[in-house]
Amino acid sequence: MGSDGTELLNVMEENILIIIPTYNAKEGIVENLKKIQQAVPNAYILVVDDSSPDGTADLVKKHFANDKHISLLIRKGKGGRGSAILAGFKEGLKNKKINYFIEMDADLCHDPKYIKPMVAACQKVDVVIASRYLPSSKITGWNIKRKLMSFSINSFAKLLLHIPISDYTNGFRCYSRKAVAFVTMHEIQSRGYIVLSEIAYICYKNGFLFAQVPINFHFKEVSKSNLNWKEIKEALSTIIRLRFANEKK
Ligand SMILES: Nc1nc2c(ncn2[C@@H]2O[C@H](COP(=O)(O)OP(=O)(O)O)[C@@H](O)[C@H]2O)c(=O)[nH]1
Ligand SMILES: [Mg+2]
Repeated sequence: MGSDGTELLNVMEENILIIIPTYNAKEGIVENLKKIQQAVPNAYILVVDDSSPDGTADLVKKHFANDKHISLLIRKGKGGRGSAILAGFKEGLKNKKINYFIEMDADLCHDPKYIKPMVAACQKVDVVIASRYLPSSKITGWNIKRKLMSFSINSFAKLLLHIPISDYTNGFRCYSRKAVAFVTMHEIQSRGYIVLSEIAYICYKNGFLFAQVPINFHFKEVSKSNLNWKEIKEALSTIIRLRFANEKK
């Protein structure tokens, strides 16, 4: 196996769908899509845009209108990062050839070089987490406030949910088709970033296996973050709800 695990990749790139949720992501999206295409030229990409006021969707259309590997799902209004991913899952499942679903952010924090190692790992499990919190992972570019916020929500999720993963909130993952089909049949109640933890919890409680890939997470200020207090409140209440809903069973 190569150091990045890519030699294990026994999968055609045509069987991979990369879902990118976008809201006011025009600064990073074109460069990101080009980088993804360099890493996995034959994979499919679905951008799920919530009618971004900054014209993200128009920019994608302008640059990639004739690219059969890139498509765009436009939703009416800001519905939350997680709900955009769920819409992307449903769309992706319509293509029977897709066996691996990647989700990643638009703003260049998630390096496409990890896509192949993640898919390689996903051949043996159902959910692969690109983790910022493994011993060999690295986070650069975040200020102390942002580090503290991520660390606190992760610690809270860990304390209550006990899933064997080190990163509950990084939106860079690979799922098997089986896991995606299962998740879309569940009623996911959260809408925003914390859908990531809700999906992980549902998969864990239903016996799906997890693996983790350490990553270097590099934050570049290409666009304004969509993270706000409403998202943080939803994150905390969702973690508590998941824990207590489970206790009742
Ligand atoms: N479709 C959609 N995408 C969103 C929404 N909120 C955030 N995103 C996207 O989710 C990803 C992560 O959001 P970002 O603002 O970078 O959050 P941060 O990295 O936590 O600061 C980016 O690709 C955003 O464009 C939303 O309501 N709808
Ligand atoms: Mg971001």
